[in-house]
Amino acid sequence: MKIESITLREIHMRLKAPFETSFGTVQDRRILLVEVVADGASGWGEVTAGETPAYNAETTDTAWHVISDFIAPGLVGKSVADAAELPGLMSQIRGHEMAKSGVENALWDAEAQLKSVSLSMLLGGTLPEIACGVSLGIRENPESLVKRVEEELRGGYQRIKLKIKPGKDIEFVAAVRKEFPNIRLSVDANSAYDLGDAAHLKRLDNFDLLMMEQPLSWDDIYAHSKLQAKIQTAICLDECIHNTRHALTAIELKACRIINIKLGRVSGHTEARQMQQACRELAIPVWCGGMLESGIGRAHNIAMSTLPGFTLPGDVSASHRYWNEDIIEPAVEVSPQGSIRVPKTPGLGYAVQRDRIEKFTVRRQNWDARVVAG
Ligand code: OSB
Ligand code: MG
Repeated sequence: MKIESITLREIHMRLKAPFETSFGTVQDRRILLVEVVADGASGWGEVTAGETPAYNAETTDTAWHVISDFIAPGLVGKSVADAAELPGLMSQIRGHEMAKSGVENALWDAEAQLKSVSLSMLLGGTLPEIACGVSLGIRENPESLVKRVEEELRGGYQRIKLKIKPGKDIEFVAAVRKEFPNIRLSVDANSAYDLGDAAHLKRLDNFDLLMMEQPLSWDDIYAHSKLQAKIQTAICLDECIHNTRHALTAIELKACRIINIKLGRVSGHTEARQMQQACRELAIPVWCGGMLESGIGRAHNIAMSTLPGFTLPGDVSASHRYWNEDIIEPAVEVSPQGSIRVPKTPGLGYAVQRDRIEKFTVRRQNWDARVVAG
């Protein structure tokens, strides 16, 4: 495949409602989209960095900088056998996984189209449908959270994840568990606690949680191993895990019993696939996390979630929970049983809506092999 052109766009999309986590609140998303044209096929990827460096070190603007100054100029005009070669071509760039992922995943979409297979099939996915959960932002009080949970359960979702932070944790979890004694329930702290909170976090053992996601520092696997030894609830790592080596380290240190795989955080499909394989061999369940993606990132998440290691419901849910108007057709829909049927058509399996993307675009840059060569 010859990489003929790369187009980087920033689009602005407003979430239907503000989403609050322990690190802040977001409603106005600044999303980067990458379009890669290879052998005439146009593939799309999404950069899942946030607007601020509060979840991880990357932001919309650092990703723009790294893609436009380092990744795109080096790739355009190059020929590769397949998209799995891209990590090797970007390996001199340290970190910036979300920037790399947006570019690599776009080429995966193009490759699937050129081979006339669905992205799921190209990746080696085996599931015809994927199990869906939801991630619920922090609310002002337990009553309004319980009401939200009730609505999502009515939509069929198979697992409810509650965002927590100090002062908005035990009471909220207790209220939801009391109302719904049998649901699959988990919490996500986004690094809001430290080891000194171990006794407090241990109180969450009383609520039969499926997992506690990333309670401690975003870059401290060792601290999680100390905490996991003190609590019964399974720890799931999110922020700490950027590649398969990190996953293997965390598993060996018994820092977690479950891993959340996010395409952006692990730098793309190639690394994500390797990580789920390594976890599967060690009997560590994985699931697909979300980053409030547009339909393009969501479609990539769906394809990844069909790999055999993804045995727990993910944070991949219906487009309409986020957006009034998504940028793919059809919008992602969830069945009354809480699953998404995986498209079988070539590539992402959803039609990218260029007119809507155009309408939402605030800046764009293009690299074209012919222009570079000339
Ligand atoms: O930690 O999983 C997280 C959103 C933004 C940043 C981090 C996280 C999240 C979510 C939302 O939990 C998942 C989604 O619905 O896309
Ligand atoms: Mg998380």
